[in-house]
Amino acid sequence: MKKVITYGTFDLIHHGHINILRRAKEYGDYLIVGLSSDEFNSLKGKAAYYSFEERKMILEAIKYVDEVIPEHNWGQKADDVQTNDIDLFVMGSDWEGKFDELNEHCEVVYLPRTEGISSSKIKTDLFNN
Ligand code: C2G
Repeated sequence: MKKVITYGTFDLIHHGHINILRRAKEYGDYLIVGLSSDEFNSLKGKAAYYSFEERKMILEAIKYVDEVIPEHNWGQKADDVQTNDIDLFVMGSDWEGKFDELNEHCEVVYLPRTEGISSSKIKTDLFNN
């Protein structure tokens, strides 16, 4: 079984998120999402609209997602990859090159980001209308 992992906040789920999850799953048989905790989001300078539990429930309802684990810090990825026997790490191209050190443990792939959508754009557009 080929196992894939990806990470993110996945707040206000939109088609950009679905695009990365769909493509990540196409590379393997089992997709794990490392979902940023509310505390880690604060460290990332992001305030998610939905709580970790709400974002987790929503992700678990997406057919491409097989498992959701918490992302507590920047440094846990190598351990997650080894503990979960991951073959492939996938992130959107806005992270290009940032996680290449994981090449020691698994394949690393960056996929083109979906242009024109983001959780912050949704918030801005809603606020201005
Ligand atoms: N993404 C995308 N296209 C968009 C928006 C997001 O492909 N229009 C991708 C991002 O590149 C990322 C994933 O969707 O791979 C999740 O994005 P976010 O929820 O914004 O997560 P981020 O803040 O990038 O946190 O340790 C990694 C971090 O947790 C990633």
